[in-house]
Amino acid sequence: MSEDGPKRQRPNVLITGTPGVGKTSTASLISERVGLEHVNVGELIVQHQCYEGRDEDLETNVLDEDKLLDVMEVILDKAAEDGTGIVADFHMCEIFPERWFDLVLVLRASTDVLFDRLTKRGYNEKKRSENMEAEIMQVILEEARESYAPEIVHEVPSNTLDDMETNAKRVAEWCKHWEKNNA
Ligand code: DAT
Repeated sequence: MSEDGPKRQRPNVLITGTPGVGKTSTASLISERVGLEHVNVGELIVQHQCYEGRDEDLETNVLDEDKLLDVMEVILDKAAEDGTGIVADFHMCEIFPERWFDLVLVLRASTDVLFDRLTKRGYNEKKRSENMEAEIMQVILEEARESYAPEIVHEVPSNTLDDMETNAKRVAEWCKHWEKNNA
């Protein structure tokens, strides 16, 4: 998003957290409720092949951050031009320019809940335990706090469907408030 572009009419929200905490489900619900465009960053990476190689040890593709940011910038610019905002979900939050987001929600799940979700997802023991440790040590929360203004970063529980409802409602209310203040 160009810095000298028009002011956003609707906010951009980032949903982040450890894999399995419920980012995609929550972002999708928020998109439905609030009418923000859902940007599933994981899907974008696959669609646009934002890779710069392969890490054979970790058995994963290495993310080409510059390419991803270029792809996302086009989407964000278009959304702003159309007078809409986006709700993006991704487990990394520190790679984006700070100015892109007006609200950063860090979803948290309890150890037993996350264990079950990652097991269902078919993660092997190593991958599951790495992610569990990251959640327990609140790695993503700390990254979010280091990357964005503290007042826009909110840590919320994401264990139950009630939690998801509450989170979507809170974001809907927050958006209304933001739009009033930024009209
Ligand atoms: P993420 O995008 O963070 O990897 P997801 O949205 O794919 O997570 O959710 C992982 C699984 O957990 C999926 O089967 C939906 C379920 N789930 C997510 N959030 C939940 C919640 N708050 N309550 C109950 N189930 C939830």
